[in-house]
Amino acid sequence: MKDWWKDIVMYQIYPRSFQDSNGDGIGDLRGIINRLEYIASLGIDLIWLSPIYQSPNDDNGYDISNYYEIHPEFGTMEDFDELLEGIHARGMKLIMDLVVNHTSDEHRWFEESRKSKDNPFRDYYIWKPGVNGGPPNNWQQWFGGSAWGFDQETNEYYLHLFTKKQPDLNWENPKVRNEIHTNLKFWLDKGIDGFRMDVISLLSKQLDYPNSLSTNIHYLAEHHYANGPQIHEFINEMYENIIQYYDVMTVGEGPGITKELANLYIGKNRRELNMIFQLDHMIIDHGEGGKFDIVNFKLTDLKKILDGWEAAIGNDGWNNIFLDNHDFPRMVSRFGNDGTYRIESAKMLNTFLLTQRGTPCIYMGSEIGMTNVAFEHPHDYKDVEAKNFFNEVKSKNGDLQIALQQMHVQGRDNVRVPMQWNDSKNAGFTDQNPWIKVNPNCTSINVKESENDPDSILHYFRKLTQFRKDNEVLRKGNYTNMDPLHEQIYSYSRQFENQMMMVICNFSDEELNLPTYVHGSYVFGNYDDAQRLRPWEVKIYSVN
Ligand code: TEU
Ligand code: CA
Repeated sequence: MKDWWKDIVMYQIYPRSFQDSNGDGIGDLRGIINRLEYIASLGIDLIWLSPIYQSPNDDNGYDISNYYEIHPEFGTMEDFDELLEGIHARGMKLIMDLVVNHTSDEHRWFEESRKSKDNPFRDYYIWKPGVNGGPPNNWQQWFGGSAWGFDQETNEYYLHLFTKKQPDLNWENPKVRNEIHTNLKFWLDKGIDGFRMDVISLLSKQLDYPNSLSTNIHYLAEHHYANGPQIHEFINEMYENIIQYYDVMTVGEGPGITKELANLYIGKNRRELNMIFQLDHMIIDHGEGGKFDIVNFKLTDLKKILDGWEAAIGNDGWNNIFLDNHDFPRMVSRFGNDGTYRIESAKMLNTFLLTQRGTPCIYMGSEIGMTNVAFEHPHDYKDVEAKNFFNEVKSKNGDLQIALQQMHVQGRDNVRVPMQWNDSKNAGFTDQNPWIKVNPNCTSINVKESENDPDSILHYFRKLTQFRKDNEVLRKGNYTNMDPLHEQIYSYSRQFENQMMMVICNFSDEELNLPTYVHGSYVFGNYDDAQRLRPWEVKIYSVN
């Protein structure tokens, strides 16, 4: 069916933390296979699997050393084939994570490239001589520090927008592009249903590598790293050479892509991508000093961003709606209330995601309202970004207690603690020591407890995915914000042919009056049809 990806609900699995099956404390493919009945029971249509390729795990698999092999920690290619078959047998689809802006420094290409300036693989990467005894310019990498790694062997610097173990590929080199095209075909010929394309907006670099006026990472992304001179040529070439021959979906992660540029990537006739994960709302509380320089935001700030993207994309492209993933804090902690109103706000936020216009992407555990974690010690944190941050604080004799509090709010490990299956020691994730501690609240927040509670987020989630399937207006309808200036209520209508629905979300701890513009018959919600709007309540009305 044409554009099937507009109708679906996506579910992201971070395989390292989903289910361990062989007692090494690390999630694996067999673990996912063993949970396929559960996943299918959610009513989701497509799984996005974070990377499972060979990797030294400097960035937990986003640093790939072999694009054709499954990491032994996750299992074998036979396990992968069985997983894909099991997903398809249950009427679901699978997309893989394509990480081709950079490789691991343990990829054979880089091991060759760094050997000498005339090595055949030298210009698979971006090498520059130093300037005045230092890096070629002042660009910074995402996880702190210079974006240039010095290599003694050839006395030159190589670009790495992420860790120094993630050297950027040189996409100006047609041999690199051809290598990637071949790998795309390999995975598509195995029958996968598409790709989530990691930092796809960064592939084309500004060839003069100028110094930047600001070393703020989002400034650097928007002014120097993203949307480079050949970015559309490179993405279109993947489409023309490979993607167009398969009935698949591509969604690109787009750091630095502004809403004004969105349809250059996803417009109907662009022959590039189907959708992008835009990150503007994900950096809503990042101050000048970056993500750990936390600033407050209002609901109208969120509305401005999301409504701005919806308007900019319009009917030419197609939006992707998400409020968290493996890089950003749990949505119930960041946009809801993970204390008194955890259950109500988790139900409301899941409903928000499945009633906005666009394809929703749910992060594993959102269906049971999993929350951020507050580890007591820096050494409990495993993410390279966290380790770099704590080291930076220590090097400046900063306050580690404050740094821990910042990590509790913004750390990526918040969403990488093990999936919470039951109230046993390691939440049913593993019967050995998990690679990262579980969230202690797994004793009360877990799948088993949720299955036994008819009012749980889990049972609500299943009804919600069915409700969305049953109502075309929620999948195809136009979108109108009905109360753009309200600081607590996020309400909007969806219209399709002669159908119209109103969605009223209370993003606050307060009980409010129902707005006077609300009318029609109450058809769905997380409380009941009383004429009030309780804390974190969502109410859906059918207007005709
Ligand atoms: O993320 C790119 C990206 O923009 C994120 O780095 C995000 O801005 C950052 O994590 C916020 O702290 C992709 C992957 O999703 C991420 O897991 C990888 O670490 C990164 O690329 C490098 O591959
Ligand atoms: Ca395992």
